[in-house]
Amino acid sequence: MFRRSAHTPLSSLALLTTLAALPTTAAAQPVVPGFAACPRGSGITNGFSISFASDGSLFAGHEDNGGLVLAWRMSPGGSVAEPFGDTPLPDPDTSAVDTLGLVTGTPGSLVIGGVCGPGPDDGCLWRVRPDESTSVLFGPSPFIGNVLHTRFDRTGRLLFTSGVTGAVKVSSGAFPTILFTVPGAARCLAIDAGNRIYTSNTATGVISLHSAAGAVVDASFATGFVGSIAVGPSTPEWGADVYGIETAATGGRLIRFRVPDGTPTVIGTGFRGSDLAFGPDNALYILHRPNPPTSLTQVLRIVPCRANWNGVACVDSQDFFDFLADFFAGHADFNDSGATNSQDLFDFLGQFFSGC
Ligand SMILES: [Ca+2]
Ligand SMILES: [Ca+2]
Ligand SMILES: [Ca+2]
Repeated sequence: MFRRSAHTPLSSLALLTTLAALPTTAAAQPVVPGFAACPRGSGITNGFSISFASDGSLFAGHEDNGGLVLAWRMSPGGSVAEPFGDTPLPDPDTSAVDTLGLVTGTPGSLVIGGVCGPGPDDGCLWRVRPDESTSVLFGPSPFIGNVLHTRFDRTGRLLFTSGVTGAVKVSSGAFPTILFTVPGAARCLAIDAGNRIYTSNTATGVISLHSAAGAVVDASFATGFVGSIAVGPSTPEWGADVYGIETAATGGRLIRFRVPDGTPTVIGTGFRGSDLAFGPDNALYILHRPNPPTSLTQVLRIVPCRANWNGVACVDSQDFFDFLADFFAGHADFNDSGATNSQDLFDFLGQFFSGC
């Protein structure tokens, strides 16, 4: 909705035409002050987990218990997602890319995990090669279980959680073994540049930290969090802190946990997030379900962005009009100079039109 119209100095027809062409926001938008949360690509339904190949291809596990389906692949930079693989699978919830090929034998293969039967706890890990040929890697086995999260470390090992247990399992190519066990129910894994392993926990709400060998480093890095986690890419914006996303049921927050003390800072609210991962572009990507109970799943790309003036979702025309309202009210010190003047307007417009 336009808050101001034709009597502002900048409201040329060309500007308004440009603004009208920008995407509009829908309901159920997250709020991320200082950042933008912009939809990336489209076409994913029932997304459960997210991971990236080194070329920027995005993969999403496909939670569709009861039917045979394929995981999702989105092209680098965003596209309409397409099913990936030549064989529909019973429960392809999790996805991670075997960049080195240590576990799958084929670098760049996607590893998918989930329940494959016949028993309710018999799980499988599958391999989908880059040519989409699909085969069982491990299982069916109750030891594999209902796989919840999969991640590779820098040495090429596959780590995963499954079922309602505290076990974190590992494979370097052979059938998996237990690397370590935490109290409660390990949900999600996040691995730092030194191959240390953070786990989140649906039973205890504790994030723990273990060494690559599985020894306890910090049994309670942070508490009060149930959701999925990822480690920042060590850039100035993100550091190597731990980022957590909650579902609507557990609070809907995007939280930054400072390393090494675990101090939490809420970055955003209003998420319905099932997983998150940093892409090769060092942006943070979240799987977000905007309109439950529909299966539509958005990929939201999160980056620092002051042009998202109202803090809501992505940058759109409302940010422009909200900025103008604040500008004419004298509190739009965009460049932190201590005063609001025309330079703030030019600086804002520069970012607004260059995008985030
Ligand atoms: Ca499952
Ligand atoms: Ca906005
Ligand atoms: Ca200023």
